[in-house]
Amino acid sequence: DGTGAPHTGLLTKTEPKTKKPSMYKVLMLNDDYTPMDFVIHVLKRFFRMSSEQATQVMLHVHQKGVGVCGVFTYEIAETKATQVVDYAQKHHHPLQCTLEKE
Ligand code: TYC
Repeated sequence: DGTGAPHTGLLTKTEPKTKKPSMYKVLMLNDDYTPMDFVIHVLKRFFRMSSEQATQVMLHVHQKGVGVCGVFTYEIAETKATQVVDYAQKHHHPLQCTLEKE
């Protein structure tokens, strides 16, 4: 390599080794049974949305079939999705969430 030094087979890396974490969307799915008011309540409770924001997202999901609740690292996204589905089940609603890697 022109340095005259014996090379050890190891590469010297001077850049920072930290990596940005992969991000995951929490998606909410439409269904025919969960009341609109309950979906708005869930978006406010678990995703800290305002009433106006929650209403917009709920209507988007109702009309398009799916919508984004937020984008998080994997562990946070998985926890939010599980909390929403468990909370909906407790209230006998079939509301579902899934994750999508960005
Ligand atoms: N489609 C439901 C209704 O008409 C409302 C709804 C919206 C359900 C969004 C789920 O993720 C959802 N009551």
